[in-house]
Amino acid sequence: MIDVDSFLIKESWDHYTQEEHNLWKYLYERQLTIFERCVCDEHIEGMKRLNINPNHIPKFSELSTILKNSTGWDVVPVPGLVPDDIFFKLLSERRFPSTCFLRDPDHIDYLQEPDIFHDVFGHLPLLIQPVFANYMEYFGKKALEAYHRGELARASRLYWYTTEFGLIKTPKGLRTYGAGIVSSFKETQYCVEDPTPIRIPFNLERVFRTTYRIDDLQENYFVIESYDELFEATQQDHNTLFDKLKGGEDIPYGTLLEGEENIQHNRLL
Ligand code: HBI
Ligand code: FE
Repeated sequence: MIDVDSFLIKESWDHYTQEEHNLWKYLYERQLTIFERCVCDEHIEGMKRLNINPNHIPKFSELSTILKNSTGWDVVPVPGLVPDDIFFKLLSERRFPSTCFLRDPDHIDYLQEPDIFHDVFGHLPLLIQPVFANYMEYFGKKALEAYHRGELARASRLYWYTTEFGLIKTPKGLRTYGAGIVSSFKETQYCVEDPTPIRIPFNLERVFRTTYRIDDLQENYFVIESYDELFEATQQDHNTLFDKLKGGEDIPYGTLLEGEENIQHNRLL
């Protein structure tokens, strides 16, 4: 039995300083200036419904109450990265682990570890959308299974290329729904408006085979048509795919295979 609860901490909201609330406001307002052009409507709507606002760092208890009443998700405070199996187990139970600390004012743009801005501003808004909420629970279950089969790398790639760095087609053009992007000022614009990166239609097997980088802007993204499509495209026997791919070569990030579509970026008017 894994004791996930031993990895959780207590939220101490009263300990945030005024400087931290001010930094939250700065990060929040800077993102809002590019949101309409780059971020999906569902994310914007989720922020409104969760009352995530610039005035102060949100309280987990308030976020949890709203989430529980809508899709049944809960937000649980953690001190930082938790072990992979604990992380997946929490997701499979509809509990989203969120860090509590806010980034250092001297490093506001580039972080490899999650902070509360990434977790709350980036991840939580989509968990109020029923289909995405179901997808995340399903992912947790599948990833936990994959972990125990020695397929952690493939589970991490699926998480990376959807929940963290996913793009979606919308009537207004490409938009992002990935938390790693939505919490980054630079990548939010880059992923939908810069001609440089490759944008490939989502395909589960392709994602399982593709490596990713954690040290810079992504060189490729995967594009879904809708959250329903994402949910349906991942509803297959992952173990059969793992067996099929066993021993095969990975595809390095930034590679467009022959015959693959490279979806156009949004052109600026
Ligand atoms: N822990 N708090 C936290 N947040 C994450 O995003 C996270 C984690 N532990 C493991 C983990 N992610 C990885 O397994 C993902 O790449 C799947
Ligand atoms: Fe994240």
